Amino acid sequence: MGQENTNQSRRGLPKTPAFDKLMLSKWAKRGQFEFNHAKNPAWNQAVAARRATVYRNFHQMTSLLGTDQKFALVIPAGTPKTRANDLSYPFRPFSAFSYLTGLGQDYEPYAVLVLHDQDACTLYTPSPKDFSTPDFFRNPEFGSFWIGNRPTPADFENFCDIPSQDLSALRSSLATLPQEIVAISNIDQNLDQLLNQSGSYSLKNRSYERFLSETISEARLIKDDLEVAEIQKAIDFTKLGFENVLSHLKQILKNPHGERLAESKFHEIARTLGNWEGYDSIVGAGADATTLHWMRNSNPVPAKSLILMDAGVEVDSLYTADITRTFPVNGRFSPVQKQVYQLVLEAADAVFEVAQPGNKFSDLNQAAFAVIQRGLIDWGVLPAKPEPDRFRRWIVHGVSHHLGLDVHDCAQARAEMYYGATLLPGMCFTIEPGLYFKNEDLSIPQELRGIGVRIEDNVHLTETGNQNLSANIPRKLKDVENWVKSFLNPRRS
Ligand SMILES: [Mn+2]
Repeated sequence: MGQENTNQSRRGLPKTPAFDKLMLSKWAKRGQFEFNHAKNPAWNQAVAARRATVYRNFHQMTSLLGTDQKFALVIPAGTPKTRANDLSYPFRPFSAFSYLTGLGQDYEPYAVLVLHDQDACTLYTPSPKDFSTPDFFRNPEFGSFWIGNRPTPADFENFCDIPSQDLSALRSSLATLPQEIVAISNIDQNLDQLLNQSGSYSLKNRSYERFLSETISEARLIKDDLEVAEIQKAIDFTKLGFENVLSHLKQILKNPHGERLAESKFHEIARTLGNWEGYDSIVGAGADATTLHWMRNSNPVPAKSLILMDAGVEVDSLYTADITRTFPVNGRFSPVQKQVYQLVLEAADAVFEVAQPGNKFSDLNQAAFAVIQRGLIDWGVLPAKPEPDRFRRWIVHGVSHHLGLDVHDCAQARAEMYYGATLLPGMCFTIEPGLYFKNEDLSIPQELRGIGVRIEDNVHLTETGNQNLSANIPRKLKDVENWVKSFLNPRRS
């Protein structure tokens, strides 16, 4: 932190007092830092409630292990990841940090949140180095000359309603905490070092780290209304992203890297309306759709092919959508494409039927799989009485996962709270059956080969049923055709 910059001689900056004086003089004071969004007290209150829940639930878990000790819980934002040499990837905070501070976008590398109690916490953030110190122009990581205006601890305190201090105070704070520490490690090496030097961080506490990760992941399983609204916003932007792709279909069909052009048309919307994509977009035209994680997106888009596009905008709060649509580039499904699409759609509809509070998460898979297996039997691809899992050759993934700050949200939750859990109001997850018939698959009729279809929607469970948050993005066969056609022939629509 504030690490001594060793590159200054390479950069060729003079190291004389006279040069320092030149660089540090005659600057007007900067105005107050402005966040992109207005402060939102209701949001801050909801985030404070999350912190209380996590603190309470963690201690409930440790008390089951026979300790009544109260711990300080430490959650870092993380550090920029190196791309090469002194270049980093764009910074995205560790999701648990965003969840517990309410901060999104790129706030704030090196920050650390400490929960002292269910209603007491401190946020430590690095102060930007202004022209009162040579770091101003010599330190590319924290110097304002390099990184521009960044929020001070006081700015964060005012914006998030969390008491904030300069990061330099963290070392002594950790050393003098009245409680022992449980921390999330391996996210911020600087923090790991400080913890290892602190007498309050023991081997026993390190074994509790897993429970802290689980507690946070499990709290995130249930979304409050403000979180659902963020996911809805992400989905609405995602629809616009898909439509930006559709409105460039003619160029996409002509481009030797048509899939990439589609990817970048989506990116244009993700980056201008949101923060980024929530994950790398999959754009599979024709047989590429049968490669589940096709993200190279380097191929042309053949005429009359289907494009399978799996993409989601991540909004500034970092909540993301996760939507897949499969559409015919000429606006018309061929008979065999139609047959595959229709079966996948029926499987999706069957999942919507069972996506109800009180049912099991595992019912979601079962509902889709029953439809898929029956369809494959009807087509003669499977015998009348196939071995139980034979159909999984063509759908090797599950049909649902939780969705939120991470596209695969709540991944640290215990199995019994996720795959083995009962569905509850407030859960948000995907419904995404698919069928993938590879070109090289000798076990299926020739006409099916090279067709991949997935339909993915995002659903929110209510008290009485479910709400398809992506219902506005066409998914029925005719609606998809008309949607594509309206962009191919805008005047006739
Ligand atoms: Mn998904």
